[in-house]
Amino acid sequence: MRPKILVSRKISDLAEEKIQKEFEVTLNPKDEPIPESDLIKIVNDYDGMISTGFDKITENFFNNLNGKLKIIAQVGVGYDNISIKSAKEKKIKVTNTPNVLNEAVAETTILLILAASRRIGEAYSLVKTDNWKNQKPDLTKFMIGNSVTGKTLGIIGMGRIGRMAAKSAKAFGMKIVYHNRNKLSDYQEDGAKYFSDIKSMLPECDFVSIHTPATSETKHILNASTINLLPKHAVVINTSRGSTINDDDLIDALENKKIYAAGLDVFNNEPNLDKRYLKLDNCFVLPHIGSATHETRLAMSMMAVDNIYCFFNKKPLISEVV
Ligand code: 8YV
Repeated sequence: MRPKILVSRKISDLAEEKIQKEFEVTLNPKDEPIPESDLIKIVNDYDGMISTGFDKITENFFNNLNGKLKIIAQVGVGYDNISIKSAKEKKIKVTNTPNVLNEAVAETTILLILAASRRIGEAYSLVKTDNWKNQKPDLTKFMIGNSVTGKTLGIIGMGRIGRMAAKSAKAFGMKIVYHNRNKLSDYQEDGAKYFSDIKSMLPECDFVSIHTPATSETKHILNASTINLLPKHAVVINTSRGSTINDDDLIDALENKKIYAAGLDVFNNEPNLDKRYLKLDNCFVLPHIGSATHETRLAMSMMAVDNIYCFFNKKPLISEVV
C-alpha cells in the first residue's frame, strides 16, 4: 500500500502532479486553511503531511495523534507555526524549505527599502486615485524621500536570507553592518561589520532589516528601547516574522516621527494586522509576499515533495528540522 499524504493547502501544480505519482494523496482544492480542530480530526488517516505556515500545528495537534503520522514537510523556511518540541517528543520528522527562497525574500527586502524611503505608497496612491493633477509639484517638497545609495544597512540575523539581502543592497553602494548570535567567517561577512550587541549597532543604521527566525530570543527585538537608538531618519524593514516587532512601540515611533519610515511584509496576528499601520503614510505594507514568485513557490513546493519522497524511500532528507 502506498503511504497516504495530506497536502494542507494548494501547492504548485507540478509538485502536486509529482507527489500523486508516488503516493495516495489528498489535496486541498479549496485552498482555504483547514481549521486546527478539523486538521486534528483528519490527520490521523495519513502517514505524512505537507504543511504551510498557515497551519497551526500545536502541542494539542501532536497530543491527538494516533501514531500513524510520521513526517510533516513544511512549505516554508520558517516553522514557528509548528511545535518542534512536541514533534521531537512524538518522534515526528519535520522538514522545511531553506535556500530556495533567499533571492525572492532579498528582492522583497530591497523593494521595501526603496518603497519606504522613496514614499512609493503615497506616490502610487496619488496617481491611482487620479489626484496627481491636483498637486503643485514643488521641486523641493513634492514626494521627496531619502536616497538609498551609499547609506548603511543594519541586518539583524545574518543567516542565508540576511546575507543575500546584504549582497543585493551592495548594488546600491550600501554599507553593511550586522548583528547575529555569532560573528561570521570573513568569507561570509564579505566586508560587513559585526556588532555582538544590537544596541551599539542601531545608532549607525540608516536602514535596519530583520532576518531572524521567530523565537523567544527574537520576540520584540525591536521595541521602544531599541527603536529609540535609531537615528531620526532611519527606516525599519521586516520580511521575517511579525513577532520580532513590538507593534505599539513601532507605531508610536512612526506616528511621532521618531524614525522616518517602515516597510513591512509581515505582521503580528496576520492577516489581521494592527489597523493603525494602515493609517500611516510613512509605513509601506505588503501581505506577506516575501517568497511569492512562480519560480520560488515551485522550488519550495518541490522541496517539500522531495522531502516526503526521501523519507518514505529511506533516503537522507534534504532539509531536516528535527
Ligand atoms: C511562506 C515564509 O509564504 O518560508 C517562510 O517561512 O514565511 C513564506 O515564504 C509561508 O510560510 C507559507 O508557508
